[in-house]
Amino acid sequence: MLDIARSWVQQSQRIAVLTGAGVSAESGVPTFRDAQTGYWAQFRAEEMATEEGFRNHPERVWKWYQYRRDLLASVQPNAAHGALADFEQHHPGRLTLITQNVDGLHQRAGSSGVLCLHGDILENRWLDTPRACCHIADAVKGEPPYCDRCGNLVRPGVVWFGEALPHDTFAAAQLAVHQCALMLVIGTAGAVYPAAGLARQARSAGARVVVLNPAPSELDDAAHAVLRGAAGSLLPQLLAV
Ligand code: BV8
Repeated sequence: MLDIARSWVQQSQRIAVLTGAGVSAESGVPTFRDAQTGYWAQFRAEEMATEEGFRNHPERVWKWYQYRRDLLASVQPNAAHGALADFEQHHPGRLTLITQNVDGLHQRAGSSGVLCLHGDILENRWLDTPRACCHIADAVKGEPPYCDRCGNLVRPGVVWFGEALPHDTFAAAQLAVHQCALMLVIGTAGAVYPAAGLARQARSAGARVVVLNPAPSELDDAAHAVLRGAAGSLLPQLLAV
């Protein structure tokens, strides 16, 4: 199956790639599916990655993001990120990389023009933008930082559950999946929408779809081929330039 998928890569002038947390697993970044560990084991990621969760427990949610940010400072991109960046450099304009991840590892591996559907965990923004009365850099240190004039809180610049994806980014992702000849769906359980819907949109638009995942995913039935294995070992073979 890998050889067949490799021939599809070689035949396809336009390739769309959707990655999920699994592509960073071999860098040591816990996936959303992985049970939370240690202190965080008592909380559900889905509840903390929400505006309501943050408003109800700003310090807890802020510390969870700081914990994840600190973890990211100590990890490196892995061979999966590298294979995608290398392919893009050797075949300019052929590959559009769409990611659900907020860890920035694709960018650190050298990928450019990454469509980050769920934002960037290293970004901050005001919780209540309409009333923001000062620059985020002027926020008073705290957990979370805050504005000492209007009381606004600083929040991570990610897309929480219940929040709309950045319009232009998602539109660009939809365009890419409608124009591609091949879509690679790598390291995602395929449970989070609207991101997961891109695979079926690609298939409906006539693209071949390949899922790469060591475990069954909700997108396996949308695939023409499923590659069972880890992204860090299979992607360098699949995309070898
Ligand atoms: C929206 C940022 C509307 C935050 C994230 C019912 C049905 C359908 C949809 C919904 C529904 N109820 C609610 C919704 C909508 C909801 C949703 O999809 N909920 C799910 C839980 C059902 N979606 C939303 O809320 C989205 N917004 O719909 O807005 C709207 C419109 C207009 C106006 C207002 C509102 C927003 C969703 C974005 C949420 N934010 N991240 C943060 O990170 O803190 S999503 C978050 O979950 C992560 O970003 C991550 O991407 C995602 C988890 O998915 P995966 O990436 O797949 O990761 P997971 O851990 O699940 O799986 C890992 C996979 O890797 C596994 O399959 C594993 O086998 C594999 N793997 C492991 N090791 C490897 C590997 N693969 C390869 N190699 C390996 N080595």
